[in-house]
Amino acid sequence: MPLSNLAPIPELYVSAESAQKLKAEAGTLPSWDLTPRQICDLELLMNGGFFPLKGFLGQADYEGVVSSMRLADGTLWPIPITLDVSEAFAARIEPGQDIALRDQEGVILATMTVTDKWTPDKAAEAVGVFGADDIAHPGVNYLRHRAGPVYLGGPVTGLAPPVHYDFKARRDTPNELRAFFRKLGWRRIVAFQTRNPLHRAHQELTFRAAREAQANLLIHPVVGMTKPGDVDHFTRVRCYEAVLSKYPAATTHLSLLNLAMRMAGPREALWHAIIRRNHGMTHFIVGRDHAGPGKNSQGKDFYDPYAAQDLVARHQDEVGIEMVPFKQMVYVQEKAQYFPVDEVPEGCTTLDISGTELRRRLREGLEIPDWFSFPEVVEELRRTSPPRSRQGFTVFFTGLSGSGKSTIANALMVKLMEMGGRPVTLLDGDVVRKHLSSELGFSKEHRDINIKRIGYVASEITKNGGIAICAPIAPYAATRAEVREMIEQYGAFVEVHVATSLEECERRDRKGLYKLAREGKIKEFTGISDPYDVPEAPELRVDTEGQDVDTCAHQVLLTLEGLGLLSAPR
Ligand code: PPS
Repeated sequence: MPLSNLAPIPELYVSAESAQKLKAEAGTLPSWDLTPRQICDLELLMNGGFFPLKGFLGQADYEGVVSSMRLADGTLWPIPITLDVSEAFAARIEPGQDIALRDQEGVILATMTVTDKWTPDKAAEAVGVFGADDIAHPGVNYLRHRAGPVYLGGPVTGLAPPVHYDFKARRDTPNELRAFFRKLGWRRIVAFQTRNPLHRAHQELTFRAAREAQANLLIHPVVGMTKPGDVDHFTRVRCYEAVLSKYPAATTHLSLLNLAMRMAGPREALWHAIIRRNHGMTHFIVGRDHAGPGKNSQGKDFYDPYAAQDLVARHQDEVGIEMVPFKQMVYVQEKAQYFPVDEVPEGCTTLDISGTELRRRLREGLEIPDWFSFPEVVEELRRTSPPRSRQGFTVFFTGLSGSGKSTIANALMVKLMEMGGRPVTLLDGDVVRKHLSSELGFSKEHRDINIKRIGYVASEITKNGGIAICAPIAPYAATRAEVREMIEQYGAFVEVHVATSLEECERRDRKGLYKLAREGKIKEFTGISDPYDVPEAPELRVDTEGQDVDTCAHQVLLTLEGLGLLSAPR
């Protein structure tokens, strides 16, 4: 393995003067507002992280990459880097035309000369790149549900790098890293890629890898986009900084990589190796299930856990980087030390805590043993993921008009306020319609907008550790499911169906609306002339017929307690 060639790698940026001139001219070009993932891709295209790519892939390169991991000229490239756009935008663009690529605030980062425009076969892309057209795979889910239907390809002219306001000093371009290694005289550098906080097993693995490769160590975590549900990068970087002091400073460096991962397993590992070569590294660690997406919709692993190592091994000479393969690390109790799973001394007891188990312990405020992680890392994780009893949550009442949602919601609010600890906000149907949705009526479209607004406010309250109690009719199951998804990113979503029958609601007719609805004086009235989808599996169904309000509200409290949302902090 040759020593690292640390000469600068070609970038796609033009000089500052040219950039200024081009920016002024690009103001009149059709412009595309880049998605967060496209911004990550563009940054690495422009700074040489994706060398030898000169822009977003054209159709021939794309097809070669999907089918055989090669660009049209034969260069190895395993992941399609494509500019996916909407049909409406694509309709305005013809090959030969220049377009401006803007960040989410409208700043022009680059221009692209469009050479190709085509509608990709997404099923073929899913099977070729990810091995299956199964939306349980986050990469496929993105491709199928978020990526635009048309691809544009062509060379990119870089005008400005995307702006980052966080951890500026820890972000390095390939050339900045190359210059840093040159300055320190580092000629052998092993990279450790990660999207997780570092625990003791990772530390042992990186120590061993550096020793084996007789190399300096670059901890190179991804801070662009990782797997949905991962620990956010702000928390992770604070964790990395906390463990950095446990490494020898003279031979270890931490640098952040703004990559948007695809979780493509073996292909992704090969891509990571190419990116690390571009950043000046000579060695690359590939562990168990590298960039693995988890289980498929049949509950089976998408990839063999060591398939990534096999693929990188086959191509490492061509890439020009040496793989340092590692088996899973496990803690050996008798030796009080970590070992690769295939080197465990006979008859010894091994211990491990999976990612799922770690999340459970954090959620429930349980002990995380010292052999597993560092106290500083655990403290940082606990700050971000407090136990459920200290997280925010949403109670979402749904039911017909006059079913008693508001009354029970009010009683619940008072009970929760009596208990104290978290701020409580009531988003009652009528109140929301007065303050948030005063311009909306009761068509399907307007009801959906109304419920999504409530969901958004509740998700913000939940995110910030409060309790949101919502009490709209929310008649459509699909919209309720969307709101659940929005909120469950941040805390629990507890759906309570107030199951008062239509006959009873109509008999009570507190506001006299049912009468008007029957007379046709109110159109699209839920239950009379508009549908109500009965929730199939709410966390709780309450029956208000024959039970007083206090009892109903108490049932909700018991449900919350059962879900661990109210128990006293440990
Ligand atoms: S929705 O479907 O969730 O957006 O409805 P919501 O915002 O909860 O409705 C609040 C109150 O509007 C009154 N109202 C109607 N309800 C249903 N259908 C029609 N057409 C309608 N027109 C007015 C009704 O009193 C709802 O109040 P609640 O508190 O549910 O009785």
